[in-house]
Amino acid sequence: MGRIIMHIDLDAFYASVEEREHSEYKGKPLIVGADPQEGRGRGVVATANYSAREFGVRSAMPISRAWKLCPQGIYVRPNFSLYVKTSHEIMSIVKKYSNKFEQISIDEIFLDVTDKVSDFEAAGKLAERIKKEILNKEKVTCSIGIGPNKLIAKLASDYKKPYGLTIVGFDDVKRFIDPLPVRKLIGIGPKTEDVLKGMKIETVEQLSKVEVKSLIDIFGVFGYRMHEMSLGIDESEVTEEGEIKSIGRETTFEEDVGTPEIVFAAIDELVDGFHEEIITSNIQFKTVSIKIRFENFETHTRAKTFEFHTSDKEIVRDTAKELVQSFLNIGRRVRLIGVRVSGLKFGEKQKTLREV
Ligand code: DCP
Ligand code: MG
Repeated sequence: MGRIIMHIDLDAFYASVEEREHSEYKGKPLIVGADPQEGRGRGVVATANYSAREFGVRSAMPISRAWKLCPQGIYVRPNFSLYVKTSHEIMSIVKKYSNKFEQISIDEIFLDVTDKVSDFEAAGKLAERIKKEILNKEKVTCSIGIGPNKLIAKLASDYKKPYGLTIVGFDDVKRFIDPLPVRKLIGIGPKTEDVLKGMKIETVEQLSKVEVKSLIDIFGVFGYRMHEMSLGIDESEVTEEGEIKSIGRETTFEEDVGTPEIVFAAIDELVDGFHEEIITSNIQFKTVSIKIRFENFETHTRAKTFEFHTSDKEIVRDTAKELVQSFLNIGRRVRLIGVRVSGLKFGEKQKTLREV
């Protein structure tokens, strides 16, 4: 007997929460991210609502570029604690519908509803109910995909957004997946996409016709996974266990940095960015690690493990600075800095994390 998997993804999540809190933003292009400073701002877009996306604004784009594309937009700084709180509330609504769930980021969750519904049609009805309940209670919309496995469910939730519902039954998998661009498959980023383009492979159907052996020759074990995905195969279970091993952030400076104070300030900002999630999600860590990349792309990591678990913010900050210190005395410019905690212990509450 096959499975019925649901993937729920909130629409323009940070922006939707801001719209809910500020009715005056409704209907206008809204960009959540760094301060644009009339186009001189550094930093990036976290997300944009669908109206701003019509101007070409996208997540991770430099905020200065967003400003050029959409100077009339409303620009707001992110309010992480509000998003984490909203996410927790929404996720606890969703988790009522199946005890087999797997939350994969602040705004995405899988539910295995195989034992809860009789068929895909009934799963669709359940999805409509979940969409409405989230909208009524939390005033934000989500899109839902339903499929026989996690891969198809995730692709389906992305298929029609916002407030979409896409159901892909066992017999529809090939028809659904074949025309999609290979880039949609998990793990295929811009580099792999380029290599495949060089091989004249742009759609999933084209990928599915390549011999698995040639994919393995080029991409190693991931080649085998690519082959499976191209056929819509994904046996992985919906399970929370062992999912998240570390939490952290990293940032690439717009211009390489030679002053330790700027690197330290960046560490403070990175830690602020994820520590809130550690507290709200009741997580403790044992290890703090840093990653540093110099202007010539040489990259180093250093870690320190404690005897005890903690969730203390000062410990993350101080340890990260201590670990970075020895790299800053040698007068080289820094391109990227990252901070991460691992050796995690989860408390009673569920996790709401986003790995960036
Ligand atoms: N996010 C971020 N930086 C990114 C991508 C995302 O800070 N590069 C944050 C902001 C998003 C949230 O994570 O609101 C969820 O990410 P999604 O990729 O699901 O994007 P959205 O929910 O904003 O939009 P969509 O409607 O496409 O899901
Ligand atoms: Mg989303």
